[in-house]
Amino acid sequence: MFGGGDELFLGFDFSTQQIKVVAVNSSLKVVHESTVNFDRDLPEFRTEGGVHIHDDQLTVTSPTIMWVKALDLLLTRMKDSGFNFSAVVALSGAGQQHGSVFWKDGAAKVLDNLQSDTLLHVQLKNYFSIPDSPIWMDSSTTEQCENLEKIIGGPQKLADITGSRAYERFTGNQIAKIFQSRPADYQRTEHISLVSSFAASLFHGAYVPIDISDGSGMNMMDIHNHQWCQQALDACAPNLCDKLGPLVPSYHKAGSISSYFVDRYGFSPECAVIAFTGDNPASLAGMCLQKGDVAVSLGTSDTLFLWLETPQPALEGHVFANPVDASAYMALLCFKNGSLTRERVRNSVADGSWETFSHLLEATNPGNDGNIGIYFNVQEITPSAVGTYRWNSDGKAVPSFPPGTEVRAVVESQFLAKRLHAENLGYNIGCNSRVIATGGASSNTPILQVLSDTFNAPVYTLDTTNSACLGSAYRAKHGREGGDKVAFTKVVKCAPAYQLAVSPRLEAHNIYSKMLERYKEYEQKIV
Ligand code: 5FX
Repeated sequence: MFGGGDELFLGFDFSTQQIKVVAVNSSLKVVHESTVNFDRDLPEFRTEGGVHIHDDQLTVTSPTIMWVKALDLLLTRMKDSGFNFSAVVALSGAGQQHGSVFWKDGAAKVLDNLQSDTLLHVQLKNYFSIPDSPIWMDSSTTEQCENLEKIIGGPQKLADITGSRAYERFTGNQIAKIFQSRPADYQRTEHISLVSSFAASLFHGAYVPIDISDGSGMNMMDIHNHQWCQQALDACAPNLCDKLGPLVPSYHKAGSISSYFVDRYGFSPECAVIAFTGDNPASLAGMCLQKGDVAVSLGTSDTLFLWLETPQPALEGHVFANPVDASAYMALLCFKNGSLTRERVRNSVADGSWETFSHLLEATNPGNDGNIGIYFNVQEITPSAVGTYRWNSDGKAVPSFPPGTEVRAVVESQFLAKRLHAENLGYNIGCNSRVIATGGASSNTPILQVLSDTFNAPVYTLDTTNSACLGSAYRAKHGREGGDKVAFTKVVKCAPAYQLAVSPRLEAHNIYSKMLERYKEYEQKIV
């Protein structure tokens, strides 16, 4: 049964709206997928999109026990479909980043003693001191953020240590709010997990440590030495070091699976539980990013993942420890004005047609004959600005551009912004760099050509519908094979291949490198 070809690896994703699992075989081929959607499958929790938005519109939580209940439902579905749990040799997973779980005094004992004839949620329902977990959509902790930055010595100092300035959704600030608003519940909390380490703990039947990559999204970890920053812990709440436990590399093998899962579902008692991590780090693993790579997700908002060797934390974006190589880093940059902004321009000058948009783009020159536009439909995150701005080749502000110029201006400025802010975080264009494009606009070749020319790198595409789950399954294999002893790239050699979409053109790249200086000036003007 356990002969090479039959070994399976599971990758879970505890995301905002659902939990999902994929199983891959030893050639990393997907052999099974299952999902539980919180709103649809567990209506008793009355979530919308998996969350509860509170009356103040700032506080956003999810019922912790809903996640527990969903796990048994997911595994039951797999069992009913005939899935062979006994072939699973390792599992890992991802969790929505920043969310926190507060285990009540006595929970570790219950975890250690799970009874396989009773569902997990029945056994654990009274063991969360804060039954509603704060999640990443929460923005109610501005006061705690200001306090943390003040105590550490300012936003840049905090970013230098923890990889990010203070953000409302980051877990340290969330914990500080819980401690201040519910001191008795905080007191009764024996352990605090992230969503990722909470899910791993259910499988292991004991607290699994927070991994360094997801731990970087808390504003409390020193990203350089992978230790808690004591000053940040103290600024957030008392006794945090005890309640959080140690930090581990993301490929840490926590141990074997709890007998609950062996007896109830038929897992092998030897099945290894590898530390879970955040959904973004897991996606980086799922896309098999390597040194020098940039992943650009072109969706409603555009997101950039960068593989970094020498990070330069800034007041924008986030630097995390790398989930597949603990000596490296990854950066995350989010641009709110992604496809909706491109669509607005398409609707206003290209008859609402992507085909016309592409023709217009191809009919104009790289560099747009000196015209530059900046289009932020909604308040942008990177940089903090809003509005539409246009400058002609003389640097004069103008109210409009002809259709072709307008189309090229929106695409060029979006990619120049990505390069500028990537470089601000320590990214360097190297000769082996690759850009991995995903999301809706990654099927538009003329758009990808501008991306390729801006970054002077070939652009590849990859189907990443399941990248967090896949990355988790790959990490399960990596962790089982000894994490620090074997390179992740070796483990994922047989992962699905990238498709080369376009290659960079040096002449166009030189134009963009010059244009970047002007773009930077204009961006500074409007912030
Ligand atoms: C990253 O910092 C985020 O807040 C989100 O991408 C969450 O991880 C979504 F789950």
